[in-house]
Amino acid sequence: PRSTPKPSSAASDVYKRQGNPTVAAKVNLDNSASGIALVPSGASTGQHEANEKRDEDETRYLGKGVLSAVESINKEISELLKGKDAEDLLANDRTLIESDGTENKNNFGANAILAVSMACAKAASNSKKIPLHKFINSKYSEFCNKEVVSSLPIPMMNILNGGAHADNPIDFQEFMIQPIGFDSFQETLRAGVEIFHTLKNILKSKGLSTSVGDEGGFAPNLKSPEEALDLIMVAIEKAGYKPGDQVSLCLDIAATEFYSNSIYNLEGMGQTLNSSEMTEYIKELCKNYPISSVEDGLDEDDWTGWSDMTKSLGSKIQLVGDDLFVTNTKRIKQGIEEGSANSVLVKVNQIGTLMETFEAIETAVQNNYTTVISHRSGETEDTFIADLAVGVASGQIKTGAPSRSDRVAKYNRLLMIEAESGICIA
Ligand code: 2PG
Ligand code: MG
Repeated sequence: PRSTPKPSSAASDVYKRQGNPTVAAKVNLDNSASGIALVPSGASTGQHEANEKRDEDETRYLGKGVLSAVESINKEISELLKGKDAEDLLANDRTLIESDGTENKNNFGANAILAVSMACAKAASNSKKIPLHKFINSKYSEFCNKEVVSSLPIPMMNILNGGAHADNPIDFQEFMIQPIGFDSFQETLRAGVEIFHTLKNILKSKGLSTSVGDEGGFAPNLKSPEEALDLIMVAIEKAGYKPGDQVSLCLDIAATEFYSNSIYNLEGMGQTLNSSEMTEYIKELCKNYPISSVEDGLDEDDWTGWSDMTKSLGSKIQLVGDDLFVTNTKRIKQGIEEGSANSVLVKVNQIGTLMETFEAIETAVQNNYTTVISHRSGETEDTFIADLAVGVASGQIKTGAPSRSDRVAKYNRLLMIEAESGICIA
């Protein structure tokens, strides 16, 4: 029996949603099973993220080529993994981390390492003839040293885009709805989809644009977060749902994007706020709207602000650290020590391997922080994060509006998992 599959990798540059190149890797096993994975990338990246290796050759893709990352895979990484058992995901990831040898994966590039880490997981699940989420669940359980029960995540659907994801003046990046009062993923998604279409009709009737931003949400020309939230509230009610009880509102403020010299510059609103004024503003919004979750309400290095905000708001709502934590266990531990946030946004490419992603999730869970598995604004058709959310039982996923195939593919994958597996929604 071929109990020890032998991977060899092949990689190439492919395209992500914005038409920029990204890395794809294929891992072939000696029992002819294989796995292909594509790496996502962000627009509003945190400065503490692992290094996404780009060629910086301005004559090719305006500097965004990934030939050097692809070369790392085809040369060093494939040599390192040849003959290894693809099922030994944790050990293989450790080998890649150690061989890269840098804190930020500057050597091979986090995009190169992640492509292979994910492709190995897919190859191993194909080899074992089990669904990817099940393989991930077994490896995550092995990592945690206990049996983790898989669940389907509740989506946070980004139906109105601003900030770095749209060309409108809205300062906040993401206005999301989270359908919370439903028994199945299918019904949860249905509520989100109906609200999305109702919002479209409302925007149309007001003569506002219905073209969409990076994550498939509408990007109308509005000035303030309140205008956006008011429209979404109307959409929820018009679609026949109860705001708060059945559908709550979530924000990704992405405040790092408009912070400099200790000032939050809300250009669209024509206001500048300091850290505590920013927290007061968020508090005010939470009083006036059924907001259950706020991501990156403050800058990625405003640690004092984060612990103050968590003291005043953390018992009432979910405070998610994205740029703050960058899926990095060291930063998550600092946050736990300082009482910053109570939730971790999990993006595989911020850290670069599945093993370290598990470590970040496990650290969060052990310390009663919730986790949200997340896409990037620059996504591909790869649906890996849907299986990841199920396998690690994160309970929540953020993967955009039900529009554009790169977002819809993840929802379709989750529908498929629900139909096939009998796994319940969190
Ligand atoms: C975020 C993400 C995804 P980006 O800020 O949470 O929504 O955006 O991938 O551009 O960092
Ligand atoms: Mg974010």
